[in-house]
Amino acid sequence: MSIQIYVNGEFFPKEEAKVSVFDHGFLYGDGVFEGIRAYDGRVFKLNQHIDRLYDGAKGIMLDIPLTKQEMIEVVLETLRRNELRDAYIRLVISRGPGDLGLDPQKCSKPTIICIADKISLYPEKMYKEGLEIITAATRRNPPEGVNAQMKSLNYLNNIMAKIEANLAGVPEALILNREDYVAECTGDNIFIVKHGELITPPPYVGILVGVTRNSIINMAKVMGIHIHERVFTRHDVYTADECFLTGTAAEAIPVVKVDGRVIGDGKPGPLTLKMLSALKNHIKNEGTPIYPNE
Ligand code: PXG
Repeated sequence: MSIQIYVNGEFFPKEEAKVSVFDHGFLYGDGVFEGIRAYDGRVFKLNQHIDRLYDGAKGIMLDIPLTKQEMIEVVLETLRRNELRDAYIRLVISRGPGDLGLDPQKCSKPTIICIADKISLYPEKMYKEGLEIITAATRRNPPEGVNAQMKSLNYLNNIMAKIEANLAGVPEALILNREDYVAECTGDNIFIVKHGELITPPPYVGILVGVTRNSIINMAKVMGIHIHERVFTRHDVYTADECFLTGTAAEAIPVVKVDGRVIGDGKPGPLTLKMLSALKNHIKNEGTPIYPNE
């Protein structure tokens, strides 16, 4: 059976799920989205994802015509329709159809889409051995333009960096901001370890404040590990003892080489492995049940 996709209150088989070519999400990248995961019948940090979606919509003055609770139901119902327990969920809210001018006032009804499907991870080998990444020449959009805290439908900044990674033959690219401070990767936040302490860039550097990042910070606090949200440079990454990335798609993955510099001893470090396994445990014990009575 074809997967069932939610479009504006109805479910359609994948082949029939369509939006207008006049949709401003398509014409202008005018909208917001979320990438969410379900593990073993439960949706991980669903409320945090929904909050971020509504905050982004507020930032671009897009009134979502559903309450947060109704949106949560859309996600859960999409998973149920597709009989999924482990899934990747994509919520997309666009400005909706309008005319060929960019004025959002001409768009009367936002488009709401929810897709739930299986996901393909990085190969297991990369989680065990760690990633090699490069620094992109493309800089992060400055927060005074389109703030990176909004998960907007315009990801060209990240895609430009991803193209650089592709050209270099590596899976990810590190993105700096205009002041040369490390921001994040194309779809992941970054952590480094120095002298047993965790360091991750603060939101004002220009990052998407990741749900996975927040989980790592909170777990570190509970585990008594020192965690700092502070700016650092590429040099600090080169000379870090350990490095890892976090994101809904990637979960948490070690980095062992940056711009040809070996990080630490070139193997995933002890604190990285500790945080990866803590995240796995946390995932098992957290989440909104998809199916009642579970
Ligand atoms: N930074 C950026 C720019 C992101 O897009 C993250 C950090 C991590 O945030 P979360 O909340 O997921 O821990 C993201 C999220 C993809 C894909 O297809 C990317 C993301 C989410 C879903 C899918 O590569 N990025």
